[in-house]
Order: sequence, then C-alpha cells, then structure tokens
Amino acid sequence: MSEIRHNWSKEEILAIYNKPLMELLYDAATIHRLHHNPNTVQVSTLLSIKTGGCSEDCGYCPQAARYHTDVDGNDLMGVQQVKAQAMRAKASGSSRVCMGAAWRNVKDGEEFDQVLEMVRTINKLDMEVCCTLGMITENQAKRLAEAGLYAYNHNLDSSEEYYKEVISTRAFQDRLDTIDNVRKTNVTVCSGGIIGMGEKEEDRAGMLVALSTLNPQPESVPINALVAVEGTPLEEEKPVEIWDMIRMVATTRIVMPETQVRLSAGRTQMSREGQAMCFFAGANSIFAGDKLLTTPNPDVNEDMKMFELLGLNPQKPFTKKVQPPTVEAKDSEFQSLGEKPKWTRPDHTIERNEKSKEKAKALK
Ligand code: SAM
Ligand code: DTB
Ligand code: SF4
Repeated sequence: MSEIRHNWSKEEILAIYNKPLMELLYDAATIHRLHHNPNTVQVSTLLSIKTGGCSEDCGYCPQAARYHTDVDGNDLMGVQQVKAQAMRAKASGSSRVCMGAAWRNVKDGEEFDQVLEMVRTINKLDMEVCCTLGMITENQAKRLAEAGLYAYNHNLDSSEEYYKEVISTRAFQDRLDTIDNVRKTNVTVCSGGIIGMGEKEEDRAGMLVALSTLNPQPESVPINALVAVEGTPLEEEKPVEIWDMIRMVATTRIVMPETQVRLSAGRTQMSREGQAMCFFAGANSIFAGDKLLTTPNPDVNEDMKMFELLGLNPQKPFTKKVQPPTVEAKDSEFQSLGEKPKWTRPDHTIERNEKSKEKAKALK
C-alpha cells in the first residue's frame, strides 16, 4: 500500500497534474490497484428533495434564487415520495441515495425532522444514505448520524483563493467547519469540487491541497465538470476538456489513494472512451439517474451498457463501512436546539454575479 500523506504542497500536486499523460495515468492506475478493486464502481442516485429558491449567490448554481434560470422551485418532498424513489434507485443497481436541498444551512424544525425521517426510511431499505443540505452544526450532524446517515456531502468547490471569486455569501472556512462537525460523528465525509469555472490549474491544485491535508481525508471526493447553465454568472464558461478531467481524476487518486473518486457532473458531455480513461485513472464512483439535481445526466440504461462494455460491477452497499444503526425519533437522545449559528456572510462584490442578478431583475 502507498502511504497516505497529509502534507501535500501545491507545487507537488501541480507537478503531478502536469506530468506527461502516460506517466500520470500509469502512476494513478498503479495506486488505484493497490487500494481498490479496479473493476468495481460505487453508484449513487441523486434526489433533489428541495429544489431552487436558494438564498446563496454561488456563481455556478442554477438553484440560486437571484439568477434567472428555468429551474422550477419545489417545497420539501414527502417521506413516502422519497421512499418510492429510493426503491427505484435500488432496483436500478444504486447502493446509495444522495438527497440534496437548496439550502444555505440546515435550520432546526419540522423540515429538518422530516429529512431525518427520510434518512431513517432509506437506511431501513439497506441503502447507504447521503445528504447535502448546506452548512450544519455539530448537533445537527449528530442527529443525522443517529438517524443512520452514511455520508454527508459538502464540497470545498475550489481553492480558498478562487472561492472568493465565485461565492460572496459564505466563506471557505464555513465549509471546513461543517466538515469538522461531520467528523465529530461516524458519518463519512464526501467533499470535492468543480473544475471549469475559469479557475487556474493552481486553484485545482489548491483545492486538492485543502482536501488531501484533511486528516482523515474525505472517504469520497466528487470531481464535477461545470454544467454551465443559462442565467448563471458562469453561463459562458467553455466546457471542460476531457483531458483536464482525466488529469484531475488521476491527481486526486494519487494524493488521496483510499478515497472513492467520484466522476460527477458533466458526464453527458463525455464520450464512453473519455469516461473509461477516467475509470482507468482512478475514478471509482458515479452519480447515476437521468437527472443530477436539476440538470441532465446520462440515461441509466446507457450507464449499465457502459459498465457491461468495460467489465465494471456496481459496488454493494456497506462494502467500505458497516451499516450504521437507525435510532427512531421517539428514542433519540438529541434535542432540536433551535440554534441560530453565525455562519459568515462576507458579502464582497463579485462583478459577474452582480451582472447576472441585474439581468434577472430586468427579466422579472
Ligand atoms: N446547498 C447545498 C450546498 O451548496 O452545499 C447542497 C446542494 S449544492 C447544489 C451541491 C453541490 O453541487 C455544490 O457544492 C456544487 O459542487 C455542485 N453543483 C451545483 N451546481 C453545479 C453546476 N452547475 N455544475 C457542477 N456542479 C454543480
Ligand atoms: C456533487 O459534488 N455533485 C452533485 C452532488 N454533489 C450533490 C450535484 C451536481 C449538481 C449539478 C447541477 C445540477 O444538476 O443542478
Ligand atoms: Fe444554494 Fe447550494 Fe446552489 Fe449554492 S450550491 S446556490 S448553496 S443550492
């Protein structure tokens, strides 16, 4: 086994990222085989349990209320509807359901109680449950853990420097603090980011420094290619080159040997050959289902055909970690604290975000 290092420097990571491609692929594939079965891929299904109307200004996101996109907002889904979708996901070969909410942070109250019930319900279907609900406090993380949550997704999204050019309504440190809160429980951490937002290679390396120096490193690292959605500040960004995706996946694999590297948003733009190279470079997880949260994803049947063609097998649930027990609401040892956490609001000005906001106002 290669050692797990928590002291990667930006320079070292950049040097790996820029290696001649054949060397990079060989190194990444070698490390991949030391730590994982190269023929197994973990499959998660995304479910947007609360869509649109978000208060944040994330420049990439079609769900931010302040931009004009064609996303239809929805209230929080019901538990039974979520259960039905989870059963469908299980039947189609998914081992995990990842529930996303367009929230800045979790607020204690009825809606959070409902999410906890969704977690219990899916865990009882013997599937891994993941949530991505924005910032959470330690008490909220503990309540999710007690309900049987397997993973919490909270992306760093970019380097600390470039984060400021994309989001002004919260700070990079808030993201790290939330990950820290998750780490106080036995819930696994899923944290990665997006490439193709106009960042430099230094920022990609900077993001990997921030992720790989976490101790322990995240159990799962999603690498998203920006889906440039009309109306968002990043609508005009050019599609990510497949070569960049392959390099990013390979570098992630090398600096975080044990993590599941997730080939995430942007797969509709990638050929099978391109995706195959990403799997060779160490990607061993995908989001399946015809939709991500609000944007298209490859058809499930197409993905299954690709798996067959490449000899890949979906990973069974709880292969990497045992199933957490579910404690029923009535037996819970935690209270809703009604906390009013003071997450940061830097509110600096990002020119392109302002422009998109003004455009949206004019269209109203
Ligand atoms: N609201 C919560 C938050 O921001 O943490 C959870 C949901 S948010 C949609 C989850 C992640 O989706 C973001 O951190 C970002 O990495 C990814 N994402 C959102 N819009 C995207 C886009 N247009 N292209 C690629 N990834 C995107
Ligand atoms: C992640 O890293 N990517 C997923 C999941 N975590 C929540 C979300 C991708 C969203 C792409 C844009 C959309 O469909 O709205
Ligand atoms: Fe809201 Fe999350 Fe989208 Fe940012 S990424 S606008 S927090 S849903």
